[in-house]
Amino acid sequence: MAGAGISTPSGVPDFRSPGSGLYDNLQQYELPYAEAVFELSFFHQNPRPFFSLAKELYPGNHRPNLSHHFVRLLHTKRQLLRMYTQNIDGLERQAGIPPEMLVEAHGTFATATCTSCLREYEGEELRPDVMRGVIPKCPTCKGVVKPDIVFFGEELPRRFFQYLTDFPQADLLIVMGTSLEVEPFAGLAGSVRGSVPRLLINRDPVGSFCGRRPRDVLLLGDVVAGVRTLVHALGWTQELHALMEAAAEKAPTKTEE
Ligand code: CNA
Repeated sequence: MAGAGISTPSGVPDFRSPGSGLYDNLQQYELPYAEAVFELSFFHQNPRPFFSLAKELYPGNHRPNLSHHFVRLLHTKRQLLRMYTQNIDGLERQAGIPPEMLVEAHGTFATATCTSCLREYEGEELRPDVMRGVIPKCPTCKGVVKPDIVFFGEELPRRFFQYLTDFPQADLLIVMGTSLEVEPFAGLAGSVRGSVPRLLINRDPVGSFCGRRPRDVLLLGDVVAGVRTLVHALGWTQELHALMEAAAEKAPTKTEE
């Protein structure tokens, strides 16, 4: 399970880190309160703040870091059952984790839907407008086209409910870079069997890790440092670096560590 904290080392701000988090930096958008940026009623009134934020988070502006590549390595080694992410920056896909191994619980910028006639679009079709600061409009009905990001009160994607079969099967749960404050996602951490070890790699203890199950392990501090320690203990350091180098060769700029 992952959250915004795995992408801060790639330069994507999270929501809640004091000072650098997006919620502390929303003054420029003149919102009545920070969460309004992800509320449908506010979006229908004024979609501009959401699209300013979208410009920052849009896939393609950032590169995956060691944490994303680690999950890709787990998949390559057939150790990954599924990755549940709250992130909407697309860095998991960019790291080469196949979409069928992912549950993007809070949606994705990869696709978009017209809020008026419900016509569907590819996220890439919206990119030029989003990057120029223009609100994307449906060519057919002129309605505002909204990326398929889950707003407060909206239903989670159907794939999210795959957790009902995934979590009871897991024999290890790794949780990285999340405040575990957003439900129902946060509750998933409690859905593995009681005997299953859970590893939290995060700056601070969060959610159900504060009440600690006997087999919980907390690796507190920077997520990249924590993943590096784990990878070293597994003896996978060279393999991970080889994978990252191969990814960097494909990408136009160097992969961030
Ligand atoms: P959050 O509530 O902002 O929490 C982030 C957590 O990660 C906090 O506990 C931080 O202390 C921790 N953290 C941040 N950076 C690091 C680091 N370098 N090393 C270790 N720990 C770190 O974010 P959540 O994901 O928990 O909240 C859920 C929201 C955030 C979802 O709805 C997302 O869509 C949304 N979000 C996503 C992105 C993204 O896609 N990258 C960015 C910002 C917000």
